[in-house]
Amino acid sequence: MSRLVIISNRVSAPTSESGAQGGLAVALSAALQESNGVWFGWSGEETDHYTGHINFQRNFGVTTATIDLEAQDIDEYYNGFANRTLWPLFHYRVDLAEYERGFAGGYERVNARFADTVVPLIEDEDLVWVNDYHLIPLGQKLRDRGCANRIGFFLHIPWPPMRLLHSLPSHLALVTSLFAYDVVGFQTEDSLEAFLDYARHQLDVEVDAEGFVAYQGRTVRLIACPIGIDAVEFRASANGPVAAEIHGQMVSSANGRAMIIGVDRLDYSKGLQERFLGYERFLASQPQRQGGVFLLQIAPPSRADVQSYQDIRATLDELSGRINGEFADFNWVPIRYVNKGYPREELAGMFRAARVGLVTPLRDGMNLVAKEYVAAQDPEDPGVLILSRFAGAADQLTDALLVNPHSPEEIADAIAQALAMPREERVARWRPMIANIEEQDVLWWRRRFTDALESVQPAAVSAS
Ligand code: GDG
Repeated sequence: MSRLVIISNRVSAPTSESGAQGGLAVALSAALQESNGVWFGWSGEETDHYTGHINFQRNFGVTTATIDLEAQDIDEYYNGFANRTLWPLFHYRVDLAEYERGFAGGYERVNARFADTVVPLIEDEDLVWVNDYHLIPLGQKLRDRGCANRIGFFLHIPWPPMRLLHSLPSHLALVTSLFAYDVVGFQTEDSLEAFLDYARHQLDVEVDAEGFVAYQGRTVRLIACPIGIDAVEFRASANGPVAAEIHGQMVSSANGRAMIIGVDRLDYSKGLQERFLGYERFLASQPQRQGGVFLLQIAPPSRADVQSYQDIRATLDELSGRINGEFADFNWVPIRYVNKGYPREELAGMFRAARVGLVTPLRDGMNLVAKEYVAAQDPEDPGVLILSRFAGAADQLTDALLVNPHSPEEIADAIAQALAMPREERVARWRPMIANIEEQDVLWWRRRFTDALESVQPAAVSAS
């Protein structure tokens, strides 16, 4: 395997041999260990003046190279263009997307800074793998600096439909910059098709059967490459001592009630408000169930500097309080709403203890929580996954109870169906889902992407 240079906004250095920090970091770290590669990105730290100084670290066989950014960079690039412009737009929230020239300028500037800083680290035969919406123009900036390596890009979030993308003032430049890459990976066929729809209509390109598209002298291969989890690791966590301890605590605190679980970053794209309303509808329509069930919603805050995230937090505080006030009894609270994160092993135990996994994003590139919930289940007595049709994971987990997350009635009906589902049906639905999750795991995803990149013809590499 060629040496790998991974570039992403943030870097997740391994903190232990077993990789307690999650599937993606583990999978990428394993690839870096095998190839003796480097992971480059922002440290998450702020500096008074940008210097381009690289902080190298080596942990458990993985080399990380990080830079600090200035306050203005963080404001315009990270909080601005990435999280106030692209994130909402790519999640179909045109109403929340903000178009400020300062954001666009900061995005270009930080991508140029990334390129300037990382170019000297790239050796001739390296594979360069750029990750996610923060860094779409990076490939172009690397080409501008003479980088002739094979460079791939993977988008972790959805690609929006053409008509939505048109609302972005710089949409053409953003899209055409992707042709600097050799391989562009999307989570789903749906995202790939949305990209192609734009490319066909705006750039007048053709795609061949292998997914190759040529534009202005460059050829890029488009692939759908759904990300997976480390299923073996997560099942082991769910069977481990920490999970068992938490499972025991959950069972005793549930006091015979059925637990429904949701675990999401506190983000408007995750459909938490709609989920609470669906759960409320369930409680109102099934009075005999009240007192026999509760929803544990874990929602660690994220991107708290962005107004729309402060707004969704306030909305959920209010809504959970209202539902609890309306339905709670002296010995029962319908929603346990928790704004903090838990270690992965503990989450695995909570997933195992939950009769229902409620995963209802309004839009999601993939959604790894859905896969983790399934992986954590007891094969003999699994819980039921309720999954939004608009999560990328719905393409693979077709045996979940698929719902429209905008419909409180569909959510309420699915909760009722899940709680009443006999064991045989739960097992019959779980088996094909776990088979898919184990087969198309995070290692499969990583290999699929790097194999596609490695197989790019050198001729395409030199044409920049
Ligand atoms: C983006 C895309 C795509 C959550 N709370 C805790 C915790 N988590 C972990 C989950 C899961 C991860 O964070 C979240 O991954 P998701 O896929 O659900 O969502 P995003 O953060 O939005 O990720 C998404 C993903 O990239 C990968 O391509 O699937 O569509 O939006 O692993 O378990 N982990 C711990 N404590 C928590 O409280 N330890």
